Amino acid sequence: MNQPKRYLVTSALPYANGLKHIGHLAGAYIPADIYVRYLRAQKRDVVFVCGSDEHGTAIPIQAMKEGTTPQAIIDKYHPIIEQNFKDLGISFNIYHRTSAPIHHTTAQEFFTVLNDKGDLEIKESEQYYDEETKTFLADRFIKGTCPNCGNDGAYGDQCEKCGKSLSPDELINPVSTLSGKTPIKKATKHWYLPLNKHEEFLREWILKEHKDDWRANVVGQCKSWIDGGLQPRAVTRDLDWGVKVPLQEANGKVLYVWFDAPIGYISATKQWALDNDKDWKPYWQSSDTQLIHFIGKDNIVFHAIIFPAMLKLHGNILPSFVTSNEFMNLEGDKMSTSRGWSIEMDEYINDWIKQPNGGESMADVLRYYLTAIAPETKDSEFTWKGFQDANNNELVSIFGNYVNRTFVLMHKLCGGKVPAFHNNLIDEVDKELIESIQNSKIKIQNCLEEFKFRDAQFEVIDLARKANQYMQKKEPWIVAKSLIENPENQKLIDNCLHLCLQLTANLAILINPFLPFTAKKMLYMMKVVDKMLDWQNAGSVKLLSVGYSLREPQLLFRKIETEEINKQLEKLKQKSIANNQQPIEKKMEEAKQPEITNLKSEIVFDDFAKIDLRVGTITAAEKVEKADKLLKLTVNLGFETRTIVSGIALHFKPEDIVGKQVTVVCNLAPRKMRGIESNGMILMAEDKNGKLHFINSNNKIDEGSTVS
Ligand code: B3M
Ligand code: ZN
Repeated sequence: MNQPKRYLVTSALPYANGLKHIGHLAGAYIPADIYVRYLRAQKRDVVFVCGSDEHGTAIPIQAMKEGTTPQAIIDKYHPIIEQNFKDLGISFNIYHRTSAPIHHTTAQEFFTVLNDKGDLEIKESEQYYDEETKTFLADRFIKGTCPNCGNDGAYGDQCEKCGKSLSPDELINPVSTLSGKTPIKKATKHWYLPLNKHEEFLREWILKEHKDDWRANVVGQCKSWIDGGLQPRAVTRDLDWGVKVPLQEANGKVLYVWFDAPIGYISATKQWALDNDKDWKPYWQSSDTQLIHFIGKDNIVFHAIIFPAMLKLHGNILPSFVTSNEFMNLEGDKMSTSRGWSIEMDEYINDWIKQPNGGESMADVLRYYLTAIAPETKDSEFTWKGFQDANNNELVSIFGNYVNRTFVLMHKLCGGKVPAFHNNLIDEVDKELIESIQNSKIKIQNCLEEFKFRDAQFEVIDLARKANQYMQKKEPWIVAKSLIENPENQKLIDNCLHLCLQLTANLAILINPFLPFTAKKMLYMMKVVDKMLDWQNAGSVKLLSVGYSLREPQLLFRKIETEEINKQLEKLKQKSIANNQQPIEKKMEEAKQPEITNLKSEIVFDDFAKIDLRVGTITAAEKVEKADKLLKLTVNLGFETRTIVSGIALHFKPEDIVGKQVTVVCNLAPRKMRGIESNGMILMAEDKNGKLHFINSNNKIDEGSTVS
């Protein structure tokens, strides 16, 4: 393929509804930033855009939680997120926001073009409506029981417990989270993007054209969507927060957030062009532009199927690459801000960067570790111990140590200046090192062009490892001891340190896309200008001129102590405990309380007689791993002992219920929960405060006794 003339790189627009965690950072921001910094070092024309996604129900929901307005929410979080990215070295050309007027007009124009061309369909459908608040209910405003796993807090678009995507119609016992009432169905009109009409094009474009050059996870997800049959998707919503649908007849409706958010990439490009006196159009309309999206795994369908269909209809270029990572877990569990099981970017910055012993290099440490464990092809795991090891064993011991030794020795043995290189004295070991530098450059470059950031970074460290070995073989500090009887040996020392310094300059260029703050520090030590970091300089061993005096070394990385790591582990634990008793959850539960008085319909005695109720005693209880609400109980029923999984972990400590007598539904069909087969159900009463009580007799009775 010809080299593209320009690149437009995008990172997913984070919702401005709260702090973002390092899992987000690892997925869509660090890889994009590495790529962009590499392209810039290659002197290619690249614009890197991002911004806050300020629409959708996520924002008003957060406003409800914080007791404020949606506008106040975005005004609070947008600047924090923007600053967090800056502190971590994410070098967007623009960090925009979708509440900006230029975005609203861009999104409206986009809609109008499609609508005027007849590319959208209007359909009337029955949607849930809350009579009390007089509003149609967006999917997120409806809660109910998940048909898949039985979780009674599933949302109208997804069950967060089992991860299944849902439509509100699938929820059992739907309730409005606004009023707590059962919603009714009411007719409403919406505009749809008939994806079914574009199936052939999408099949051809993704499953044939990009079958080999896109990552398997992206192609795989698209395939299952396409094979499952594409459906028309509503692009409007009944909501009062968002971009107004630009039609008289659509009063009270806004564009669906997933329609307007990706257009945010276009409006951000427009704003960047305005600010920099550039033309935005070639970036979205010229076929010699490469459009590359970096996104999270749960955004694949929007970027690889829906947005491309929109772009094609609108007459824009299509993305040439959509890259998404798998998930990054944290200390054995899924990362989640709402459950407190996460490390927020803001938190990391405060704990590590803005500390007396911190500084920008700690931003690089995080960038380094997140890239080293990037879940490019399968899920990976962040552990604080792994973070410490990566820092201490790789950045400190290999990279930092090499650079430091080179500078210390150069000051000690070569008068603080770049020593001469005596060509006649070059040996095999030198030649091997020079070759390694050139090979590393090519390998790193190839990896980066193929979006293999983890491998690329590994190669940089590997070069530093080789450099350490080189120095170890040459031992200039030993040679120095022979100088009195053999002054000619100074030339050997010069050659070694000359090459070591040239290699240091190479390391600065090669590490720059990954660890920009470190590269900058190295430039300072070498007293050279930014231009030295141009990619084309890599591979050369003539970067630093002979006789040039260099600064004293600065420590690039500091050691991380085990106490610091333990502190973080303890903090994570506390945060998770605190977040699992969130008052908002309680509020949501309270909103559902009217249900208590909702009596079930009448049954006959035979219906009741089908249930085999018995008395049992809990003989053991333990928490179920990775499930906050579940306890695994061993229950003695007299005639046998059973395992029963019960959703009571937030109400009872395992040790407090051992020995308790309970009433058990014995003939309930077995059900698997978190891989454990549950054989029966414990009867519980829930009082109006949401507290659970066991149903049991006042007196101890024999296990296995029937209840009727
Ligand atoms: N804000 C979803 C997310 O943060 C969404 C991405 C938009 S990219 C156009 O996961
Ligand atoms: Zn579920």
